[in-house]
Amino acid sequence: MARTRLTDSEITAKLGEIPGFALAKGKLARRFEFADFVTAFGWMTSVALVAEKLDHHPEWKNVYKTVDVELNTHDADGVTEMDFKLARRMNELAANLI
Ligand code: H2B
Repeated sequence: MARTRLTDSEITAKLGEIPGFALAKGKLARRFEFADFVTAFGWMTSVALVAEKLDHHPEWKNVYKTVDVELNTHDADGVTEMDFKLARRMNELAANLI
């Protein structure tokens, strides 16, 4: 199941699928740094559309051109395949921006 909680060793084994992300405090975490605020916010907008489609939403904080992301699944109280899916999409959408 996509929203079944993964173990720490399962998460560690899959981190290679999402370069830049690490397991921190039980969440998938990555800092994205863009050229400027508009690029950062544009990326967040494109991610927001994906998140809504997946019905899976990030925790994130934007300061100027930096976005700190933390992904987990509230319903499962842990990291699931849905978090990996959103992380992969985030990396894809950032790839031509950073
Ligand atoms: N996003 C995240 N990150 N975790 C969830 O458990 C979650 C979500 N649940 N988005 C969804 C919405 C849930 O509230 C709806 C009802 O499916």
